[in-house]
Amino acid sequence: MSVDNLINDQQLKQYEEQGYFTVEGLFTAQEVEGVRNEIPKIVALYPDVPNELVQIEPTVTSGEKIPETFELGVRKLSRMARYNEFFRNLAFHPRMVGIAKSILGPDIVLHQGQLLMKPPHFGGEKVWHQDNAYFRLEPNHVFGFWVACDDATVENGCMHVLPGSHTRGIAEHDGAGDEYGLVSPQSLDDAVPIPLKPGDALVFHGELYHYTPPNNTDKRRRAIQYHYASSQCRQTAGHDRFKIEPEVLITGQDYVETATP
Ligand SMILES: O=C(O)CCC(=O)C(=O)O
Repeated sequence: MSVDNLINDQQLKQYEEQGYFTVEGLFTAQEVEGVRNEIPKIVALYPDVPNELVQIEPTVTSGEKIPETFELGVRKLSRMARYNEFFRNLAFHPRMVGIAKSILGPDIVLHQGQLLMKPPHFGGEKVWHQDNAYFRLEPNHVFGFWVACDDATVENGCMHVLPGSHTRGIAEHDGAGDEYGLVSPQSLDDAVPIPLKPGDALVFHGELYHYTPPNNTDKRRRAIQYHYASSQCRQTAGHDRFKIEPEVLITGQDYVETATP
């Protein structure tokens, strides 16, 4: 895929009207393999890592479930670009940055990167939520790439979205930590599942309602998620329950205010 004309008119229209579109083969097989190979290197550093980097499945932490290996109990890696060169470099992926420019314009930060591990048998659901309910960015010029690193299916916990919900504003959310989600969850009957092959991506607006079911299969369902935002966005005053600062300036101008003398 060339870095020109990365999004066609139909995809842009779908993004505006429904809040998402998919891209086949955003990452090559080699790039997916690179991500898969880097994960164990970070996991091996545990517990000598910053708290935000490695998150374990709650059922594993509580002792309710015992995974075969430590890595198979990891729920997420977060904010990897801050600590790991491979994931920092990956955030500058020309095809992702090209699409980000089409959606956000010239000034872009990586707001948050995550590896969503959803391990076999142990990967719990991610409740219905809007990512910008965590970020609280104004204006809401923020969106995510969710790139499958394994076959993502309904059975092993692929993304489910509610088309058009990105136009409703931020709905009421509640819950602790990663359970923070919509107070009025959506019915799965109204959701559109997004099964993807490794390297394929879902591109979704930061205020699109989405959900992933548990992984009750014996198949892995790893995905890498990078959220890009306009560097002009700021966290809404008084909404700093999650203090998420941008990880890296990707391109264009940084609008971080500097103190005036
Ligand atoms: O389980 C997933 O892959 C989705 C997770 C998600 O939406 C999130 O953590 O914000």
